[in-house]
Amino acid sequence: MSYPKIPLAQQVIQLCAAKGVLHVVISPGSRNAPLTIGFASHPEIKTYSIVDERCAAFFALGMAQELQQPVAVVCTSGSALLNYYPAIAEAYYSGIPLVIISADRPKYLIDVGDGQTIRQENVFEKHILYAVNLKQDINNKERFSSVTIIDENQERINKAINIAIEKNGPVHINVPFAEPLYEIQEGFTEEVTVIAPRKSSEVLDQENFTAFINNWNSSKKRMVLIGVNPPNKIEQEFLDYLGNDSATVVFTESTSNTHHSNFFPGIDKIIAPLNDNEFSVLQPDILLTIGGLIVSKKVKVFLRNYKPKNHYHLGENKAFDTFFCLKHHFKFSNNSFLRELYVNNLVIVSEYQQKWLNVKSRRAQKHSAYLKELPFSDFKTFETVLNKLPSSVILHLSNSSTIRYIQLFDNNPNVVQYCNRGTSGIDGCTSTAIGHAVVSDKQNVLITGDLSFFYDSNALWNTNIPNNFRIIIINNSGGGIFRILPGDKNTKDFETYFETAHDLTAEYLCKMYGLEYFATSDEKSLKNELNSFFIESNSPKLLEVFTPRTENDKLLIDYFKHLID
Ligand SMILES: Cc1ncc(C[n+]2csc(CCOP(=O)(O)OP(=O)(O)O)c2C)c(N)n1
Repeated sequence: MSYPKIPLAQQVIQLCAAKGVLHVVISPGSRNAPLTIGFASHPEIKTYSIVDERCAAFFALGMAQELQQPVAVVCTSGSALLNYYPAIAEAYYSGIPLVIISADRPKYLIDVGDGQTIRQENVFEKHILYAVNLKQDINNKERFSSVTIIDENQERINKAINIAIEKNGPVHINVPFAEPLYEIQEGFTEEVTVIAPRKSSEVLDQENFTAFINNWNSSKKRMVLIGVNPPNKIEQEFLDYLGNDSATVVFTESTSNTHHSNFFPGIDKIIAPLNDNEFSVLQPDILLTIGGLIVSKKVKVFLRNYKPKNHYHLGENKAFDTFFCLKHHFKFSNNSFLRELYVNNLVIVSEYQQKWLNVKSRRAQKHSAYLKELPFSDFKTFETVLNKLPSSVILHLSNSSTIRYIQLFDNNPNVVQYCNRGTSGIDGCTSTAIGHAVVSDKQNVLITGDLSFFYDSNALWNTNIPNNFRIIIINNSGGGIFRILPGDKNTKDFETYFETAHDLTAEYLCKMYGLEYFATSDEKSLKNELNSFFIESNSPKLLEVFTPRTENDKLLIDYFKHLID
C-alpha cells in the first residue's frame, strides 16, 4: 500500500478510518495529493473521484443522508474549497454529518502572491459546527520537531470528526502541506490515538417534561407537526398511538416519512381553503414539532397567526422557533421521548381529530374530482408519476414547486422521500440524489424541475451513477414556481429575470454522460413511457416531461379554488 510520507496526512487518513469515515469524495488537485494518495490506498475506505467540488460535496451529503454517518470530502487549496459552501450550509441546517478536508499551503505562503491560495482558515465560519486549522512547521526538516504540534493536531482531528458524529453537521479540517507532496512509503509510520465520540447522555429534562406533560394532558386540541425525518426513525407503535388519540391532530410533511390513516399529509390541501373562523377552531392549545425543517408555507402562516399557547420541539438536532412561541427544545431521542409521553398521557375524549378527519375526507373527494378532469400539466404529471412509481423506491425531490406539488398528494408508505430543505437550494438536488443512490440498496428516483436540473447538470459527470437510478425532469421551460408566486407575469422582465424562460432540453447531456433519454409531452405517452421506465437497464435513465409553461399556474390556482367547500 502506498501512503504519503507526510505524517500529518497519515494522521488525518488513519483517524478518518478509525472513526468510521469510510466514504471519501476526492476532487483533483496537487496540494491535496498526500491525502488523495493515502485515502485511495486505504483498504477500508471507498473513494470517489468528482471534479466539480460543488457536486462532490452534495454527492457526499446524499451519501451521509442515507448512511447517517459522516462522509468526507477532500479538495485542493484555493477557490476549490469555496465550492463546498452550498452543501455545507445545507448540511448545517439539515443536521447531516460532513467532514470537509481541505489542503492548504503553509501559513507563511498565504497572501504573498502564490497561486491558488486564499484565506482558508475558518472560511465557513457562520455555517460550521467546528473548524480547525492544523499546524505545520515552515520547512520539512523541522516538521513535527515538536511533540506538542503532533498531539495538538491529533486532538483537533479527533475533535472535529467527533463533533460531526455527535452533533450531526459539517466540520472543517484545513490541512497545510509543504512540498514535496508526492513522496510515498509502504504503510503508516505515524501512530494515532483515537478519542471516541461521546454519545449524548439520554437524560430527559424532568422539569420541562413535567411542564410539557401537564400542558399536553390539559389540552383538548393537541397538534403534532412532523418535518424532515428519515424513515423508521420513529417507532410505528408511537405513531399509531398518536394517530389513535382523538385529541391529537398529526400533520405530516412528505419528507417526514411517517404514516397513519388518521394523520394529515397534504397540509396545504387541508388548510388553504380555511376561513378565519375555521382557523380559530383548528388553532391548537399545544404544538409538538418533531424532526427537521417544514416545507409548507401555509402551515407556517397559520401557526404564526394562530399561535399555540405552548410550542415544544423534539429532536436531536437544532430547534427553530418557526412560530415565534417555542417554549422548550427536548434534545432527546424521538422514541424515548414518545415512550415517556405514552406512559404519562392522559386520554381525553375530544372532537378535535374527528372534526379534521371530516375536513380531510371532503378535501380528498374534491382533490380526486379535480384531478380526474385535469388536463396535461405539471400537476397531472405528478399524479401520473406517483401512480406509476414502483413500491420501495427512494424518491428525491428538487426545490421548489416539485416538493410543493408532491405535498398535495397522500404519502405512499412504500416510498421514502427526501428533499434538501436545509437551505432549499436548487444547486445540488441531483448530486445529492446520486450520492444517496450510490450507497442505497434500493432504486432511487429523482423528480426535478428543469432549472434545478440544468443548474446541477455537472452531477451527471460521475462514473458511480447506479444503472437503476432514474431522473424525471418536469420541464416547464423555466422556474414555474415564479408563476405561482405573486407578481405580474405579463411583463418581459418576468420571463427574463424571474421565470428565466428557456428552451433547453436534457437530450444532449444524456448523450454526453451516457444516460438513456426519453421524452414526452402528453399524458398518454407519459403513462406509456412510465410502464417500462423503472425496470432494470444497463444504464441510468432520464425521462423529460415537457409541460405547458403558461398553463400550469392557472391549473394549480384553480385547484385551490375548487377545494373550497
Ligand atoms: C441556489 C439557488 N438559487 C436560487 C434559488 C431560488 N429559486 C427557488 S425555486 C427556483 C426555480 C426552480 O425552477 P425549476 O427547477 O424549473 O422548478 P419549477 O419551479 O419549475 O418546478 C429558484 C431559482 C434557490 N432556491 N437556490
